[in-house]
Amino acid sequence: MKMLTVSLLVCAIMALTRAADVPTGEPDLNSGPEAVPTGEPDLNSGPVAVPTGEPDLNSGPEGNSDIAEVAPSCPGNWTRYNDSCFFYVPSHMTWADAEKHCQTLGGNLASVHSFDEQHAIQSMIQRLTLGFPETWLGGYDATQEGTWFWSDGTDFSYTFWATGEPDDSRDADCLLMNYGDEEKFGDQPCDQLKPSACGKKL
Ligand SMILES: [Ca+2]
Ligand SMILES: [Ca+2]
Repeated sequence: MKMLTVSLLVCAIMALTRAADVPTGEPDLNSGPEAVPTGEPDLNSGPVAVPTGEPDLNSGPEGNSDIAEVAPSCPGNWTRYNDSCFFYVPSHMTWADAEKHCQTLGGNLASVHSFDEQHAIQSMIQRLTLGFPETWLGGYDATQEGTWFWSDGTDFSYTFWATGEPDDSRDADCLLMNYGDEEKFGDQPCDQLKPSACGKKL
């Protein structure tokens, strides 16, 4: 009986073990991986959805074209840089007359806040004159020697002074660009007659 009991026990254990194995956790595992591949198609369907989103984006710009028409732009003959417009005035005037003239055009003498902006104005002048004539900008230190302001009230933080400038030579209180061999900034007496560059915001 003992043997039979043991045999039965062994059989029972084996059966249980098989049953445990068979629950074919493997098939479940496989079904898992199967689910993953099906997840990929979902991922693909995602990208598919994105392309369909592009047409929407394209339709957006079409809609924006209406906004673009409304958006402000520089007047003809003015040169745009970012949100500023610049205009070269070849007539030779004092700094004060040049500033007043710019005001009649709805702006001020130009202010400069970066090298790129300086370069944009310089390139405009070069395009129109085929050279680098000294040109009034809106910088001045007439109210207090050595304290520079832009006539349009913006912050005077960027400077592009030529070597040795500003030197206040002969009470130089106004700012010229394209000054000297370096074609940078220099201070000069405000009553000198020079071309000028006007600027205004969009
Ligand atoms: Ca000065
Ligand atoms: Ca000077």
